[in-house]
Amino acid sequence: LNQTGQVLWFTGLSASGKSTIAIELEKRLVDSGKAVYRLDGDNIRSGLNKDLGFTPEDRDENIRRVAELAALFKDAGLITLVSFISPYQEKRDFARELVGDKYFHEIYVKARVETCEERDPKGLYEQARKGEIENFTGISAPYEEPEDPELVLDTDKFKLEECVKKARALLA
Ligand code: GGZ
Repeated sequence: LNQTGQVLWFTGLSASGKSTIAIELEKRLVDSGKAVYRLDGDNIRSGLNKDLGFTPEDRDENIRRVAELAALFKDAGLITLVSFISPYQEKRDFARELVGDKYFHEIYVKARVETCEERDPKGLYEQARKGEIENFTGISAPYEEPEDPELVLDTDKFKLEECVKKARALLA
């Protein structure tokens, strides 16, 4: 494979836009002939990590396994797009160390919790407000903002197109 593996690690609240950006970027990279793989809740929490919930311990284990996967995919030479809330700095740092600093790009997909709550595409914020979901990030569970990310994408301000371009530029 004529490419070096890299990891783009998208972190941010539910409905911040992580997956939307990662999916669009994946399409474009594939179109330009890159070997890409995307890891997110939809393909990981439904299978490999279906034994895990949303307590702090389970999130740590979720992210630990995802970090291990990302390191393997990166070693295989893939551009690996990772999109999980990954609320704890310590675990994101663990991922960075495992993957290798020079191959790891932490992208903070930033949106105000009010914005995410307005978007609420799955109605989860509403359920969390009613107490029907416990430990909901931004409502009843913490989100630690990245201390030193390679990129901040403010989806309150930037259009999808702009976010995708900025993320892609990290790979140059
Ligand atoms: C946060 C939750 C929760 C709780 C279910 N807190 O918008 P979504 O639906 O598709 O993305 C959220 C996803 C978060 O899973 P992650 O694996 O990314 O989280 S972590 O990195 O913290 O382990 C949301 C849904 O799962 N979801 N319950 N309590 N998000």
